[in-house]
Formats: sequence, C-alpha cells, structure tokens
Amino acid sequence: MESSEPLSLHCCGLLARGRFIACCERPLIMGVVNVTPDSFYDGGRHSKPERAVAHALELVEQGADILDVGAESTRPGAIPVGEKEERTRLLPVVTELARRVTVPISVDTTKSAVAQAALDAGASIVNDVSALRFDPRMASVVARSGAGVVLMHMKGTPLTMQQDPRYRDVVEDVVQFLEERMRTAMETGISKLNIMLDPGIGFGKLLEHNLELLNRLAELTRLGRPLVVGPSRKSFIGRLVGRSAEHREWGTAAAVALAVDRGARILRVHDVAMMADVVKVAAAIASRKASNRAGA
Ligand code: HH2
Repeated sequence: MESSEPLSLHCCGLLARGRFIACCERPLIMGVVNVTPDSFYDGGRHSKPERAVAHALELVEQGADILDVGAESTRPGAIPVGEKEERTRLLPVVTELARRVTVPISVDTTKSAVAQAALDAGASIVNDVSALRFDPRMASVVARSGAGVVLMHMKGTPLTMQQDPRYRDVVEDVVQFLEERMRTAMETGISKLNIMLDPGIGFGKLLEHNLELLNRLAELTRLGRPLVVGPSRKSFIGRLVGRSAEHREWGTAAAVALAVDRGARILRVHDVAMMADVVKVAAAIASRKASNRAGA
C-alpha cells in the first residue's frame, strides 16, 4: 500500500515523560552510544563511562536529536548480559549525560529493572528491541513513568534470530506484529502518543527481508506512529558492498536516504554528522513529493 497522504499526517511526534518531541518538520537523528565491549561496530570503543560520555557529547554537537545508550549488544549470536552488569555499564553514563545534555536520552534495554534505573537517572525513552516481550514488567515500568517507547520487530532472540528466518510476507508479518504489540502496550496503560515503531532491520531477517522492508517502509506508516529505522552499518549493507562494518558509511547513507523517502521519522545511526546531512537532503526532496501529493 502506497500511502496517499502527506507524511506529516502520519507523524506528529511523540511524548516522553511529558515532553513533546516533534518529528513532523524534519526526521530526527538518534545517535547510538554503545557502552559495550562487543557491539558489532563500536564494541570496546566507548566501554569506559568517560569515553562513552565524551562520545555522546560529540554526537550532540554533530546534531543528534536523541541519544540512544545501550549496554548489551543485540548483534546476532550475542551472549546476554546480566542485569547487574548492564546497570553497572549504563548508569554512570546516563546519570552524567542527564546532567549535561538537553536532548532526550533513550535507553536500549529489554530489562525492566535496567529501564527503571535509567529512567530514575534521567532517561525519558525506553528502546526495547523485544517490544515489551522479554520482561513481563517492562510494560508497567513504561506506563507508570510516561516514558516514550520504541517497539521493535524481532524474530526470536538475538541468540537465535538469524537461524533460517522465514516469513509469509515480511512486510505484512511485521505490520501485524507491530499492531499487536502496540495494542498490548496500550492495554497495559501506555498511551499511543508515547509509542514509536521499528521494523527491526537485521533482527531475524535475511538480506531480501531487509531490502523488502526498506523498499516498502511506507506501508508501515498506516500504523499511525513515528517509524524508527536503524540500518546503520549493518551486515545486509556488508553483503551488498562487500565491506566490513568499518567501511559501510556510504551504504548506510543510501539506506537512510531511502528510508526517509519512504516515511522514516527517526534514524538510529552511528555516524551522526554525516547522516544529519543525508537526512536533511533526503527529507527536503521527500517533502516536495508530499506537498505535490497534497496539492494534487
Ligand atoms: N539495532 C541495534 C540495537 N538496537 N534498536 C532499535 N530500535 N532499532 C535497531 O535497528 C537497533 C536497535 C543494533 O545496532 P548496534 O546497537 O550498533 O549494535 P549492537 O547491538 O551490537 O550493540
């Protein structure tokens, strides 16, 4: 389904602990800060809290609208991290950033206790790659706090997700999954206005699934919530260009530009300075298309 409505009707913005984050005027950049030893691209680069904070401050300087801080890698086959270790890695960074930046801080976790501690330390968005499925207490932590929440599609768990993933129609299956997770979230008291949705590029998907999802991303706009998309340096890009994660920035730029054209409102990226320019140009071109449609 190609949407015939202007993009702005789909994506007014989101609420995160009482703060309205607008993503109508232009798509937002979510800068990735991984406080991990083993993330697929930046693992080990910012695993010391001071390094992670310095990196995050740099991303804000470069134009990040949101910081997404994570302390557990979710790359395919990643070994899960215990709650205590995840808190120990994450909290000093979130606490210091909350003191020093004004952009919203998102915490990339599937554990309710980690999310609660990060919210107490000043985060205002929970980015849950399990869409509230891995921890039964996560939904109530989000509901009670009024945090913004990213509900992402994943098939299986990071340990198993790349083992022969199959779909009837990957786009329809992802739409149905996100619809169901959004309904469940709202039943537990999370307001629709606090929800963002993410097709989960690379999470239980083969190359063709990732390409199909990005190509038909506009079909997800019918869910009526801002779309988060995270193609940054992922292995589907490596498969296409034959380069390691170190050298996938141009491939990422292509994916980001096309995702913006098809309705993405929040781009989760490692390379903020570069992708901020890509998003600006892609959004300017895409908005001409939207205003032409509106005037037609
Ligand atoms: N991708 C990663 C982690 N979290 N969250 C959302 N909402 N969407 C994504 O596409 C997404 C995500 C994987 O990227 P990265 O954090 O760089 O790697 P790792 O999981 O190895 O730390």
